Amino acid sequence: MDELRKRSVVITAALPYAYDDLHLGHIASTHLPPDILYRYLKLKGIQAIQVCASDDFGTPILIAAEKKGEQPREYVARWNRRFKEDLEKLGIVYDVFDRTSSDENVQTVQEFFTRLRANGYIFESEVSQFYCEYDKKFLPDRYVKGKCPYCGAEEQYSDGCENCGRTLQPGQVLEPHCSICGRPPSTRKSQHYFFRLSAFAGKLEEWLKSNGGLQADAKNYVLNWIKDGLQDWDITRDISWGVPVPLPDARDKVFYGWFDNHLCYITAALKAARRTGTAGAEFWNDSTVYHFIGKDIVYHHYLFLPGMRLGDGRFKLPDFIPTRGHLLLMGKKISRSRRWMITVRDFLDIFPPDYLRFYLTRIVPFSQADANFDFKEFADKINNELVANIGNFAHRALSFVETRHGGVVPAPGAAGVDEAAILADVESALAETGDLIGQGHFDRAIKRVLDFSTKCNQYFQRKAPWNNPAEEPTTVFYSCNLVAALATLASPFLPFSSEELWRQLGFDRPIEADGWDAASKLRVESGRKVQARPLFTKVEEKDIARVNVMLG
Ligand code: B3M
Ligand code: ZN
Repeated sequence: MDELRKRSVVITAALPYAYDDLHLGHIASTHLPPDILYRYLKLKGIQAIQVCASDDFGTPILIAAEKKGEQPREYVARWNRRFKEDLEKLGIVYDVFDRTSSDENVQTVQEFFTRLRANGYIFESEVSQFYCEYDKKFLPDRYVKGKCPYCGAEEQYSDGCENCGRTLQPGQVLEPHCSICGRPPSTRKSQHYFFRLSAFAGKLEEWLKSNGGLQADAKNYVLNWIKDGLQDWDITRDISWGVPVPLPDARDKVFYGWFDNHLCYITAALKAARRTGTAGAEFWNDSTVYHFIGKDIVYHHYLFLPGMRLGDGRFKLPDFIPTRGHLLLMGKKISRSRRWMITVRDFLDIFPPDYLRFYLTRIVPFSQADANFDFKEFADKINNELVANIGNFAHRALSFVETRHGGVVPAPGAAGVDEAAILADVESALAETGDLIGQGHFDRAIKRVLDFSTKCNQYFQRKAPWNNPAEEPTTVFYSCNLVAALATLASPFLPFSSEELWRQLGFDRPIEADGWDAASKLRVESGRKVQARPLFTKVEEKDIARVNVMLG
């Protein structure tokens, strides 16, 4: 964390494809973890910006827009708005939520291409492209399905296998067929541009080995991919929807989506930085850079993205690429096609946003291990931990002020050993929770907050203010301050409930105005008017029944 204190921090979340709703899996690996870090850094007074965008280009989106009979530009604009709405409802607000199709990003992408080409990392080569005689079009990537040449999985898109995680080059997929009409395609020659990724094998290996911020598990298999040999990337496509290749003899070509999408991290971050008065590559290069991703896009982020940045030479490589596993739903893989998924929208129709934030934070580790969303366990954790622990303590303490003191915090007597002990625990909870967040272990960090809340409950129970008139005002005064500390500690994870608690404590300023470290101070003065309202309600059978209906 000392390292972080000196610089600004750029945080990016992987960009959702603009063709389907965000579901719980997106939130678990990609959007919630960075938001916890972002909120914490801001509480610590560190300049942090958080950016994301809709991933607008590529064949899947063109196919989806065609199916709807819409222009791709309007189609993606709709998704962009929808993503922002959903994320905001979860308390996830980006400084810039861009579009990969924005004018600024198109410019970044074309500049990168021009520089890579000038630096000798782009070459032209003729490729055999699948072509559907029936649909009368070139069939790149998702327009073709077939068998994976590595693991033999059937019905894989021609650009990558979901089963073994390999990315595939055009032409590699076996037994190809057109994904629109199902007929086997013919092949036609087409001139394409390639990025010489192989030229960076040595530098990438060096970077992977020397960067201590990258996860060991990911590093190891990426190093193996380098050993197997890096393929140069075909970065152009013969379709109409994409960033145009900025060359006069390439008018019908656009860039492959993975050439342009990650450049939007830079485009969006520089847009956000410009608002704060700093700009350009210096801002990027003076920042600590995090790219939060799910494990299915490791290849792109550990090899392709750094390779392009090395070839361009202006923007530093990421310091951290926190990579998390998949989220299973009731033990099964989330699947759009089989509709085995729960969208953010549907979830928020039934439960408050902090319930999702809480449970996902509890179950998703900082590793590539998969986590499982189980609704029975979800109900248990909400009821036993949020309701019975955090909610219980806050409500008990504040109700006591209401019933015994007319809602006005009493003046304390002298602090005793119990007060000294619990105040020491506030200090260690702040330090330890902060360290765990800094290390990326959000699951352990929230556990630490729960442990602190347990101690608060024990303090209140042991002091039994209902039974101990002499010490009662002291207990109540300290308890109110513990509620305030808890609101700060919980706020990166549970922003809505924390703000609600904060209002019950009668504060007008936001929690962020005080900052993280101020939570060890006694901020709730005697004489302050507080209110008690239940913070959480239990998850009941009937709520779970609604989920089951949703899942069919
Ligand atoms: N849209 C793929 C995905 O959601 C892609 C991420 C882009 S991050 C630059 O898995
Ligand atoms: Zn066809």
